[in-house]
Amino acid sequence: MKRKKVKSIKQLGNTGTQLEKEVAAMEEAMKQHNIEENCQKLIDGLMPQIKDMERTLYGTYHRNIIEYSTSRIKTPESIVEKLHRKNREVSLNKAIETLRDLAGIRIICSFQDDVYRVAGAIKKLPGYELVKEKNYITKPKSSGYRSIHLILRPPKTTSNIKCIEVQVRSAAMNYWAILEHQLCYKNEKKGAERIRKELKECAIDIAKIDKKMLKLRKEIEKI
Ligand code: 0O2
Repeated sequence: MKRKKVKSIKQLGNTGTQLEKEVAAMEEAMKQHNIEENCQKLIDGLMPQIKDMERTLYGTYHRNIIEYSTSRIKTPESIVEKLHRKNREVSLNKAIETLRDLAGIRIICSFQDDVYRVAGAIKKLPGYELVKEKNYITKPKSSGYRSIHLILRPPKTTSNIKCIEVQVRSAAMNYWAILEHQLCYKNEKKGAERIRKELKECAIDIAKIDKKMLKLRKEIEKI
């Protein structure tokens, strides 16, 4: 999706809300400190290993364990929003110090058990240190969100960005997350409460379907 252009501090002048100014300042600071380039380097360092893993897993299981992987660099808007949400000072230094998902990779797997297979393999990647693991499958977020988040520290980094987040989820979990992200996530509109509740019910239904598909695959494998 194309990102809305952020007005610079100069363009905003005396106009613009406090939030717009914070986003513009964040964008400028990110440019000055090469944040995008440094995040991209972390992504480029890890992506080939994920591609290798994809090939190895295919060789072992004779089917696609990983459907595909994507990457993103956190936008200034998203950084400012997260710092506010966490009640932290809105500055690049604070973002670098406290947000560990400035660089992110998302891996989409076919089945639920594949998510654990891939997460397990990611944790064993040579040189990468596992800083934190969050299992939102066994403990879904209150929204209904399910995924595994792994925060990794790459080998011998001299970059100002020390960590990269890898999200691993099934295609079904991803289907829900994409639609929920569009419809409701971070949307504080009035009346959204009922919709949020229904989206959570959808997440539960989708998790049931994910389980059913896994059961079917296992039955087919026995034939
Ligand atoms: P962007 O930049 O727009 O892609 P943390 O506080 O960092 O330790 P967590 O859960 O990793 O814990 O952080 P956070 O900020 O709650 O969520 C990080 C990312 O997880 C989000 O990135 C989403 O990709 C995904 N995510 C988390 N919760 C939800 C949810 O309820 N719904 C959906 N659809 N996705 C979720 P952003 O914020 O989208 O960042």
